[in-house]
Amino acid sequence: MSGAGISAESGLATFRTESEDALREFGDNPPLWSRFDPTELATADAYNRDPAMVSHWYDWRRQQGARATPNPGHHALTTLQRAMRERGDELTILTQNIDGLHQAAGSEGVVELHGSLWRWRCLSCGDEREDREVPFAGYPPRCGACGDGIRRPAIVWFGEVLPEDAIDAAGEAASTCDVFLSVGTSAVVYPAAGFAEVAKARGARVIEVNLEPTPISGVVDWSIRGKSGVVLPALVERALA
Ligand code: BV8
Ligand code: ZN
Repeated sequence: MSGAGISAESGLATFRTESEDALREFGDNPPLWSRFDPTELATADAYNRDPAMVSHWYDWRRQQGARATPNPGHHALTTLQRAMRERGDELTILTQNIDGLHQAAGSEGVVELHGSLWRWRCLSCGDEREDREVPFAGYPPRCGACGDGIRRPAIVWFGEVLPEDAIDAAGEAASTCDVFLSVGTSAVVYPAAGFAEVAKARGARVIEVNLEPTPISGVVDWSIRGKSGVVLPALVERALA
């Protein structure tokens, strides 16, 4: 299970990093919710109130995403997934991130619990398609299929249900895995934050990689303090040795 922290070393801001020493890592790119009010931006009400402003804010994040490339943390998981597959094992990557960096690193079968910043859905005709052109020509972006609808990002806002197939895949993975890795997430947003506890309850060994303690640090078997771009390559190297 990955969160915004795994993409921090790719230059993308996290949401709610708290601790002083973790914040020192983000001098020029402070966490988003320390600068913006999530209820004004990451809810369907906010979008319906001001679709131009909310779609502009998400396009600002898209433009940063367009410049971001996977970091050694993403690549380490791709290496692990390929090596495990050769041994007949499976690594399911669950992510709360909408940046698409796991897929850009070559990971397959990535489960996007909160949708994707690259897919936008028309409110009128429901047409949903990937759009990598940055920036948008105007805000909110218009639908090219029906011609008059406006598009919203195909992501999960607060108060919105997660995609059923993603929830099912995450539940299946968490309840059948031997090892559950929680990487770069503050573990406060549900239902995503609940999967580590599901894995633990089913007897999996749970490892957390984070710069700071989180609400699940007391539950996991190992809570490794450090940058995922440094810790994950080391972990994977040891695991495959
Ligand atoms: C829902 C939009 C059903 C996309 C986001 C119990 C059950 C169900 C729901 C709830 C519940 N309790 C409360 C709720 C409501 C809510 C919720 O959980 N609220 C929390 C805040 C209390 N949940 C929902 O609304 C969900 N919907 O459950 O629907 C329903 C429907 C109707 C009524 C009731 C229920 C929807 C959740 C999805 C919301 N969408 N954003 C976007 O804009 O990106 S949330 C936002 O937070 C992002 O999606 C993000 O993915 C998510 C989690 O954040 P993290 O990824 O963990 O990032 P964060 O910055 O917090 O932490 C980063 C961590 O990395 C830090 O700890 C830092 O130390 C670390 N780090 C930094 N750098 C590094 C690092 N670690 C390692 N290396 C580094 N280099
Ligand atoms: Zn349309």
